[in-house]
Amino acid sequence: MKRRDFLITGAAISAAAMLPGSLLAESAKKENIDRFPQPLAPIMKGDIKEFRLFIDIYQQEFVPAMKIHTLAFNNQVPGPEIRVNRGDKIRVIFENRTELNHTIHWHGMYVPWRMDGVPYVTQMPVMPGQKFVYEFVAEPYGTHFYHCHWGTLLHMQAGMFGSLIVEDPDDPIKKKFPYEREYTLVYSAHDVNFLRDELNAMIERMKERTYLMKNGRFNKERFAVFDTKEELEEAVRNGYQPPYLVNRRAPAGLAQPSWFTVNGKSYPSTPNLYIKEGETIRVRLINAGTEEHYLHLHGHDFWLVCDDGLPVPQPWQMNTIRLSPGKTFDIIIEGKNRGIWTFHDHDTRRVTNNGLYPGGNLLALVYEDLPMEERMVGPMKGMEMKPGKMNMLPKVALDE
Ligand SMILES: [Cu+2]
Repeated sequence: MKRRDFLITGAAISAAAMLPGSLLAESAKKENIDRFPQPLAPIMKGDIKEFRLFIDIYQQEFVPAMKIHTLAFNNQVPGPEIRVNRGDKIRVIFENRTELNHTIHWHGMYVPWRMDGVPYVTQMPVMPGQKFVYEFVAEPYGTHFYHCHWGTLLHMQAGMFGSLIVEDPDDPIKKKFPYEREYTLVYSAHDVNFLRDELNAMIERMKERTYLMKNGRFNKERFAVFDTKEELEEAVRNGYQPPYLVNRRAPAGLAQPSWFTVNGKSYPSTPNLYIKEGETIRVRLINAGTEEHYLHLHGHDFWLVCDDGLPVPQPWQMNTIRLSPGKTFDIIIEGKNRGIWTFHDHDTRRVTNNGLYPGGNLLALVYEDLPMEERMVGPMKGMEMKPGKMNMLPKVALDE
């Protein structure tokens, strides 16, 4: 008797076990697709792939009944996935529809330095209502991402990030680990009180600034706006105190995230990684947030195949990986242990929603060919339970 057969025998055979050895409901699969970054279709302009990204305020639902205002590319958190081939000529027309400054930085990419998206270093910030055109050749291969580089502590956790995947028709990972399906997981962490307060304060300040400018009473020093570094230095010599001296933040005043998202969702709304017995999947992990995540997979060891997009010289196996801010990893999971398994942050502070477990960075590796009878949780010995009441493998119950 196989181990899993033994487990089934131990479970009560409920009415549902009479159903044909069931596959996952199609509706659940469809809904799950929306929990991954949606690919952005380019428009071909000659040999250039042109993408359009705008930034606007958008309400994102982390879990049912928990919505926050975000800064979202194309009304999506994360922003849409840009997926191109190595060597493609890329143009991204970025439009700022908000009242804040932004830029786009192409994290991990070999762009010309003027396209690097760092305000006051490589370009002027893209101001309200403005457009900026980024152009570069897609190099190098691998899992990368893009994010705003203005006011990053606020803007990134407010939602300004998205995956950027550079494919190679001759994919070195696919050769070693033939796979059909792959998934992108973008991690972030959010202090929603910080987000709300900062955004409100900024909007108030902008209103005031606009009013004063209109009336010719705008004071550059008061608003900490200087055209050049020399102008700032001159002001300091004349006794001006920059805001970082006056409004210094105590450590407790820095963002302290209490919401943790994967693809803009917290558990139980996080995506499932579907797999079949014998199947191999590739998972792209991107940390666009401020926290370290110690991602642990139950019941399997996975292969680490790419580090910051670059194929590692020799893939090796592990079951927990430290995903630091700004890092990307690609892992390969082999479907060798049928079941429903969690893949979660082992810093257990981050599998919570506003401090309550379970939540946050918790998702499930789901064998979609798992027969229905194996999904049931049977009654315990001596306990009276009606079938259907306790068949609450929570992730599945929420899906179906
Ligand atoms: Cu921004």
